[in-house]
Amino acid sequence: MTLVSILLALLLGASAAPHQAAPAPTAVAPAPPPVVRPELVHAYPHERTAFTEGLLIADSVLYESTGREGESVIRQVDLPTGRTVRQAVVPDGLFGEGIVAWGRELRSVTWHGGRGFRWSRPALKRTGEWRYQGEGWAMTDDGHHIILSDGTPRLRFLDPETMRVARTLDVSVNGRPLKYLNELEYIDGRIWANVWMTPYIVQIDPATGQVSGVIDLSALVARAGVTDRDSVANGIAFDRAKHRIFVTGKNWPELYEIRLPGGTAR
Ligand SMILES: [Ca+2]
Repeated sequence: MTLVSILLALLLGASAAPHQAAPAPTAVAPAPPPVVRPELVHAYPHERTAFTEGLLIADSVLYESTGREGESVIRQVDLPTGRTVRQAVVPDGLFGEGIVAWGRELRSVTWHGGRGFRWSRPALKRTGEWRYQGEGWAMTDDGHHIILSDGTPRLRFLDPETMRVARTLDVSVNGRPLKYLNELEYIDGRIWANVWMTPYIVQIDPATGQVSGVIDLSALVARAGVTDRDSVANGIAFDRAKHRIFVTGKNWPELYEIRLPGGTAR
């Protein structure tokens, strides 16, 4: 099998429950998205106990959220050393998921129960709470809306003022729904999402929902030495000021700055 066919088998295998019949093929099969392997620019230390659920850079400050009941925190991280500068605990023993920066706040989601929280930054004082339907997996923003994933192929675009759903986007690869969309990052007009239980990040066209490219992180997963299928690249951050892209994962010992071939983000 070629790399592309292996990838598509994985992605499409992840997109339908085993007992479901495969959707009827479309009349004209779309071309498979290109698959690229990123270059490693630099490796930084990463706290190995961190069950990473979200990563972002806001005003040149790196933030990370982590999961698991009773262990979930939102923290500011010193990039060169990987050390925690300050951290806040997700309340009530909830399972923390992703974070997004909006204005002078961070906002966070939790896996079950529909409870989201507001935090000041950089102080990380809890300032409020918000609600949403269903699960919360990760967030990012496109400058207009906050984008929320929940493990399904459907991304929600939230009005940042009200946190209500303004529109939805159904994500597909080769014309078929792609679920397990996980950590998000908006980079140069594309929504990047890692796909749970795979070493892949997909690049999504925010207008159509189609996957326009796939980033294969297999080499970084191997370097990180993680073997659990759940130890996925659940941290993706874009430093807009310096045009740098960072990835790390659940219990990875390192955080990587990467660059796509040709130096472009797309
Ligand atoms: Ca992110």
